Amino acid sequence: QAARNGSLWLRTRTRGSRVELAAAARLTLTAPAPVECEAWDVHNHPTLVRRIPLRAGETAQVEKTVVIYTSRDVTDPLAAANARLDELPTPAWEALWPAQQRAWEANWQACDVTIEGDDEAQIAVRFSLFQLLIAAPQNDEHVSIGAKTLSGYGYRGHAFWDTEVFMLPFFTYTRPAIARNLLSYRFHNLPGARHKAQAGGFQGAQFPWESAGTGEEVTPTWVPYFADPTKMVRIWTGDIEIHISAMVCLACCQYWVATGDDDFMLHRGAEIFFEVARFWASRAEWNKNANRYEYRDVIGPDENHDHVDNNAFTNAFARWTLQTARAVLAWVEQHDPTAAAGYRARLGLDEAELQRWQHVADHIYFAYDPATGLIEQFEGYFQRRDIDLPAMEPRTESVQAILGIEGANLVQVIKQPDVLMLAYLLPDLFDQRMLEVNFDYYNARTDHTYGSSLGPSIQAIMACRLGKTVEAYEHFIRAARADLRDVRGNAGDGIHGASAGGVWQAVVFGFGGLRVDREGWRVQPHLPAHWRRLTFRFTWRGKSHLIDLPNHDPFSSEAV
Ligand code: IFM
Repeated sequence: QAARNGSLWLRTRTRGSRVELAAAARLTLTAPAPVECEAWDVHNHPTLVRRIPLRAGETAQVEKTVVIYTSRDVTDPLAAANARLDELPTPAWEALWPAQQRAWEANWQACDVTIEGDDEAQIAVRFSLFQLLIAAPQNDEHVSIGAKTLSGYGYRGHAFWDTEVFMLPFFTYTRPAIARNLLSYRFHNLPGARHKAQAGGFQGAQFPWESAGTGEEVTPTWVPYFADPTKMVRIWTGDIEIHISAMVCLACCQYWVATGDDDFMLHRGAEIFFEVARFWASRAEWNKNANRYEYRDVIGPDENHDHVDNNAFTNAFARWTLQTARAVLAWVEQHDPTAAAGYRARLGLDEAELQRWQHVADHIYFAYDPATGLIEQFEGYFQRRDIDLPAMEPRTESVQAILGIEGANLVQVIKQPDVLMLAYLLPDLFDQRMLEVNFDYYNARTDHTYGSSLGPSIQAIMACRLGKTVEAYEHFIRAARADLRDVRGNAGDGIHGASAGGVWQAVVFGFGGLRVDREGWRVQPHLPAHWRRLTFRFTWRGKSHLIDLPNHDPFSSEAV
């Protein structure tokens, strides 16, 4: 690192990988009086200081130009960044602005959502899309989007399932090339995921709960307790929150269905599926007394409850992955027999293993009670204490903060949708009655206000699907305000990227009612009464569609 005159360089090596990143920056100032200059070569914070004396009415112009290269692009990133900076005029604004404008016009043309009759919702949705787009890897398939995007240091830039489940659908349906980059990041990180599986005594590939440059697990094991930073808390998610591997598969599938990108599925998605199926088959434990496979000691999406057995979400997605992996292999065999033979040989996939996948899938325990229609979130959940959540109001903290980590584990209150998340992602598992009873049961037990920021958008979509538009709007606006009103007081750590993606999904899949499957797409809107019109764009199999939904009879439904 070095700072001098008007330029500043930063060279850094990312921990745990061999990628070197160099940035060259230049500050240009136009001021009516002499400018005081200082440069501080502070470790990791090279700093340029400029003091500009101004009288009332005088103007100064400040321009900062930054060029970034990594050692993945060139052998000497610092030299490349400096060379590119030197090529740019001083100031560079006029030269760079037209390209910037064109890029944003293309973005809004592909992605914009308009909401008439609700300025707050309109601003929130555009804010969310902007946040997602500025964090997205437009030209790089070796990086993902961290849970806090690039806007803060929260979670140290690590990527979670937030990317595949919450943010990726926006890209899949509006900027599919970016979605491909994000999924390719997982493909390139298969070696890290294989290593994680192996280190845990399993086969195949297990994607890390928190992922960075290499696909190795980077979840911290101990962190300071948020309520009392003098105490340390053991973080178990990296060890046992295992559903993320299935989420990567699901995202590949959604992308494939929406884009028809067979090349991706053939050469990247398929391998992800086979390796993840292998992991699920080896992680399953046979319960000989009950004649079934189980997944014990896991954390499902609801992180208020850890070390649970047979989380319904996890089990259902293990089964889905095993079944879909077989279907993908059959498709590869039909579509490109040479590629199929290559997979069989390279990965050592044989009939015995395929049969084992089928056997495991056919015998995975799924706690559904046909009499009530209820799915038990995990074994023993119904025995946990059922507390009166409304009686805890008013509150300004999560139930977990109030009861403590152990206390929250003992009660039924959940941090975010779990069974309902399953209903959202695998809707075919639920008929209307199941949807209703599970919504009513779990909705009443969810910490909507201070639980996970991932919850409200999904809750909004599920409420829309049940025709509860007023309730859906309450959840939606909570998601919309997550950062704009700093609801949890932690926006300083960075944008809640999953919530931003969830806002788009709540508008498009919830209120807009877009539903897609292999056969095609259809729209069944549920607009809030005060919305006069909703328009959104999405791309299906290479063709862009504009959906325009005027609210013809805004006062006939429930009033907000
Ligand atoms: O991935 C989420 C998780 O579902 C809830 N805790 C925060 C993580 C990062 O946003």
